[in-house]
Amino acid sequence: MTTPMTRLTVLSGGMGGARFLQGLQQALATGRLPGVSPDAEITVIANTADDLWIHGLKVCPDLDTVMYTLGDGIDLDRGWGRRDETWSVKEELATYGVEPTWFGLGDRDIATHLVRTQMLDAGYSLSSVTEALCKRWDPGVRLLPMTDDRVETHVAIADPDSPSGRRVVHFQEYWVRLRAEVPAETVVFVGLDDSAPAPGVLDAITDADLVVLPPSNPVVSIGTILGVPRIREAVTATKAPVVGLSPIVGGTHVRGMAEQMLTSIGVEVSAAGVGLHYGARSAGGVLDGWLVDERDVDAVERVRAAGIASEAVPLMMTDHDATAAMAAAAVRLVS
Ligand code: FO1
Repeated sequence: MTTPMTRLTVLSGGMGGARFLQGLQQALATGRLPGVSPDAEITVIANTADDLWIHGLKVCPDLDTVMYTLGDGIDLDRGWGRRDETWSVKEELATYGVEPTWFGLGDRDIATHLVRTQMLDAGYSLSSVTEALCKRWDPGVRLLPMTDDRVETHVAIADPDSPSGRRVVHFQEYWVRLRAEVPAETVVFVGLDDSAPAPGVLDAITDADLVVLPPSNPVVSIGTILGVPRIREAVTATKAPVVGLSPIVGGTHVRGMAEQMLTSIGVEVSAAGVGLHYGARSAGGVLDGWLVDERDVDAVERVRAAGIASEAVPLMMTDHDATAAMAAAAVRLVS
């Protein structure tokens, strides 16, 4: 009997990662993770490159989505922000004609950004701020930003009025205002190369018994986390098995804009394409195992041929039970 796993580390973006984490927590609580101790600790390393400064406030969508979702404060329909939300401040700002009006900050959500911004102004790190906010929300995981340094994903899009023929917008403008309806010609990660892993991040990977890449966006969520210097190396070097779940099902993303992002970096938009993009650890990549949806069963052979264990299982996170089953399948795949 091998010793049960007690330290699980999950690299996460926003909505997809948060939903996966709910299922992982349920699987853990109901003893459905083979070889994992029921009191195992989950550490989440969250993407912070979606972050933006708006109306003088620092907004961290992926950190907040994980925190609100696991802390039971999320608005389930939107998938982001607070439930029972009101929008008086947003309406007042619009009445003043203050831009941007396309990014909505709810009144309750603004309190989070006010606490974060005043703590940052007082010299606290984003990690310390996140720890403080989680004292209230109690998400049941250790939530770490990938870095305490400022990193922002910006997207270059075609702009006929510009001499270069292009214009660069913040990721949130690309996603929220433009609805990712125009091609992302280039994605740039401002500050990423100069960023350092936040305190505890490298240890959470090195000391883990299992590392999971949930079905978050492989380019602007998981990709950015792996892009923080030394994080990718920690993942390739950890003694823990590393298992991922495909965000692409049946040739397209379930939600979000993975298709546009993968296309912009020339990666095939398929379950196999993303798995091979992450690569086998035996070949310098980050994966030991890669779960694909049953609709993509024909991807399994290709992924295995690349040196990555693979199975086809249901990957639609329709409810916590379905997601818990995915989490169990991921653990089984690399145990
Ligand atoms: N998404 C939208 O589609 N419209 C919004 O107005 C919006 C506001 C917003 C405010 C705070 C926050 O934490 C998230 C917000 N999001 C909004 C979602 C956000 O774009 C996504 O959570 C991620 O950044 C994409 O994964």
